Amino acid sequence: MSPHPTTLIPYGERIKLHTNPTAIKILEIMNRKKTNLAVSVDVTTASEALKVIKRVGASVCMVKTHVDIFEDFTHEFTEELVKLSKELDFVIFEDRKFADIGNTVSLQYSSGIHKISSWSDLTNAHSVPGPGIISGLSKIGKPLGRGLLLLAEMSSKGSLAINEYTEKTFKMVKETDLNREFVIGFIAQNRIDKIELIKKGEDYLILSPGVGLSLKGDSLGQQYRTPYECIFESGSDIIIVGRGIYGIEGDEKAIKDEAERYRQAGWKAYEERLNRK
Ligand code: S5P
Repeated sequence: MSPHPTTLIPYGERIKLHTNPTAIKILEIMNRKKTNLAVSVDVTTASEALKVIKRVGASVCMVKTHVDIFEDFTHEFTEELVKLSKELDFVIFEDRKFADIGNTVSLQYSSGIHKISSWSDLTNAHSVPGPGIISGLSKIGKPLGRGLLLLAEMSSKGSLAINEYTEKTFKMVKETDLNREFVIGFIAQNRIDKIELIKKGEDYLILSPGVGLSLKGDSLGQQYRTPYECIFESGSDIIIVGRGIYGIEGDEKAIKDEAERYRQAGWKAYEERLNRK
C-alpha cells in the first residue's frame, strides 16, 4: 500500500496549507524545535504540573492538560502556563473532550471556573452530538484564533469510535468547517483523513495518544504503541505521551531525559518516513 501523501510532506512545508493560527503555530514549532512530541501532564495539582512542564518544555511542541483534575486550580496557573508556553515555545492543549449540544459547549468553553478559550490554544470534542458541537465551539474559538480537534478514534480497548463512526466524523468536519478555519485535525490512531476524500492542498493534523516506549497498557483499558508504530507505520503527526514521561521513576532529571528520549524516537520515525519517498 502506498503511503498517505501527507506523510511524505515535511512539517515545515505543511505550514502554508493552513490558515488557522494555531495550526500554523504548531507546525512552526515542530519544525523549529524538531519535535513531534506532546506531553500530557495528568497530575492532580497545578504546582506539580508546572514542575513537569518546566522539565519537559524544551523537548515538546505541545503541553496537554486536564485542568479539571487539579485540586488547586486557579488562573495563576493558566497565567504561568501561558508565560511558559512563550518562553519554552509550545502550544497549550486543554483536553476537555466536549460532548454536548452547541449552546452548552460554547458556555463550557468560554465560561465557568476554567474559561478554557481564554488561555488554551487548542481543545477537542467528540463528534457524537453532531455538527452543532463544531459550530458552538467555533463561535467562541475561531475569533480568538484557537483550534479544535475532533476525536475520530480512541486508544482505549473496546472504543466505539471505529469504522463508520470514524468516517462520519471526518465527513462532518469537511461539511461543517468549510474553509477549514477552526477544525485543524483529529485525535486518532490512524491516518483517518482518507486520500480519496481530501482535495489537493488540504491538510489535517493527526494526534495519537496511547504511546509508550516500554509500557504496553494499563489495567483500565489503555493500549500503547511505540512512537515508531504511530509516526512511521500509522502516519500520525504528533505523539501524545503521559505516564510514560511524567510517571518515570527517578530524580528531576529523569523526566527531562525521558521526554528527550521520546522526542528523539518520534523525530527519528518522522525522518525515516520522509526518506521512504
Ligand atoms: O483516545 C484517547 C484520547 C486521548 S486525548 N486516548 C487517550 O489516552 N487520550 C488522553 O491521552 C488521555 O486522556 C490522557 O490524558 C492521555 C494518555 O495518557 P497516558 O498516561 O496513558 O500516556
